[in-house]
Amino acid sequence: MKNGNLFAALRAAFPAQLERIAIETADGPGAPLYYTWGDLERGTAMLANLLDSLDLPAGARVAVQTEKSVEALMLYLAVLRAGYVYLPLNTAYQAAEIEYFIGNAEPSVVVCSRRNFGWVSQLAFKAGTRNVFTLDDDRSGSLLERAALMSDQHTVAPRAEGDLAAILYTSGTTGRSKGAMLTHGNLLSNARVLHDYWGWRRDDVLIHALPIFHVHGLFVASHGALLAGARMIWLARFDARKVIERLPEATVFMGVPTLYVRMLAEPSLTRQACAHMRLFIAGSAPLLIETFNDWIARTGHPILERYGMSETIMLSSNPYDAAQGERRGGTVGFPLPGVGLRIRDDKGHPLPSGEIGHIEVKGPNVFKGYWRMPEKTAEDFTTDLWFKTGDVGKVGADGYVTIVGRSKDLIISGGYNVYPAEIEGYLNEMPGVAESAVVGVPHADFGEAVVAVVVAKPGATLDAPALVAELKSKIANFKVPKAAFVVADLPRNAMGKVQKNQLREQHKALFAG
Ligand code: MCA
Ligand code: AMP
Repeated sequence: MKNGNLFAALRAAFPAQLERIAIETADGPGAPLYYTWGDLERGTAMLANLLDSLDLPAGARVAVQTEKSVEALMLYLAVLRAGYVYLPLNTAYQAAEIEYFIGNAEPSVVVCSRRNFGWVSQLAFKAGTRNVFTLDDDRSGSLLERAALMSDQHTVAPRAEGDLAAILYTSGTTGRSKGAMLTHGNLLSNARVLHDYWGWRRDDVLIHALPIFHVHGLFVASHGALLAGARMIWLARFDARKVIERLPEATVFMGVPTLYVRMLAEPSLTRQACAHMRLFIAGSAPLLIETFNDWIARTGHPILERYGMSETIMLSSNPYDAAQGERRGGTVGFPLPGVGLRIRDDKGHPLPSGEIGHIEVKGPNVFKGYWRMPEKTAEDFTTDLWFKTGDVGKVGADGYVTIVGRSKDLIISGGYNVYPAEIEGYLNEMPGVAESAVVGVPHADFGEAVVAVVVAKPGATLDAPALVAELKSKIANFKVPKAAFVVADLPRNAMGKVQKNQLREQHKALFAG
């Protein structure tokens, strides 16, 4: 029987000449470093052998919070190869956040950077993890030291399509993160659809400038290049000038809207700089129509906007091929082949084309459920097993999908998700705070910015900057409010519900630029 392991499919797409360059680093220690396809083959084999030597239970989770490096990508591939479950963690997460993920996922292996080893290993050992390794972006750390002793031959572990490949934590409306369980089949079917839909080619060169702890950078970008046997120019950190410098050698670029906004601010972004480019792709947050239009005016390229989620990977995309239609700014294109997408009203009744309602989806890309949360999983699927995205939108008569909002209380800032309930939870626990409301307001760079509005307990005095400083010491920096206000009361409706719309309206000009 055919091995359903995603790694087997990626490995099968490596070019026959393993001595060809697969990845070239553009920044970071020692750059430029050149990794061949043979290096990826041997490196992932050694890391997979190391994992195999640990005698891990079936389905063991490997949690990873490290800086972006090619070795970190190889670790991801090795986890697939050995048949374990990969759990990537944002490098911005602090102790309280990591403690929750480790406690919830109970990983058998944790890999962290050396500077965090002290506190991370303490949390991991407390949660019963027996193996904690370090990995830094300069190819140092105990993980590579141990892997260096392993054989570079490894047989890919047999896995079925429905076996778990990764868990991606995505925040919940109640403030607690849920682990979306993605299978080998989810990831591979989506990668194959995107490969065909976006016309990936072996002679493509992808500029990879996104973090590798979320769907966009880890799956959509990396799988795209790997499955095409295409070369990557690898940036550990996004830098608009550096990306523009490399465009003449590249053919594909992927980014969240903030990356495009920042590149547009550079005079070096010209039609000539983009002449060799085949495709610019955007997603993870709404791309403003102004950005779409400005990009065409400056470069001649219409950005291809697509839409997805951690739970579903990619759902819809504007066409690549002009024969299928134009790339229409302000829309997220058509449902991908094999993906069902429908619009329902509040009661679950179907809506005709053009009417706005809840977006529900179905397909081989849709996840298996939330890790150890069967009730939450059941709540998010309809009785006929369509997944409720929490996004609100419409499908036009011509089939284009437009997202107009979200029914979930979510802020997307620079492509990162922030759940107001989580931040409100931290604020409400602070001494002197009676209640709080966290909202997203327009931000010229990040799309949306987090703003907190806080009410003091009777007799207490609150200092807004001090509240922000306190949050900064506790939670990932991108979640920290860019502004905070202390007020006498929160606006409420007749039912007593906080009117967040009013707060958004009141503060909408703060960062609009
Ligand atoms: C950094 N800062 C931010 C953000 N990033 N604030 C709000 N939102 C952000 N996204 C703040 C930091 O807290 C810090 O503030 C200051 O900016 C500088 O931090 P630094 O790390 O140097 O920032 P940067 O390197 O300029 O990062 C900006 C960035 C980054 C490149 C836009 O946020 C980024 O890579 N975003 C991409 C996220 C992504 O890949 N999302 C895909 C999710 P201070 O100095 O005050 O501490 S996957 C997904 O959503 C779905 C499935 C999909 O459809 O793809
Ligand atoms: P995540 O939790 O990181 O998986 O974020 C998924 C959410 O990002 C989706 O439910 C949408 O709300 C949003 N999203 C992703 N792509 C787009 C897009 N192109 N336009 C608007 N929103 C998007």
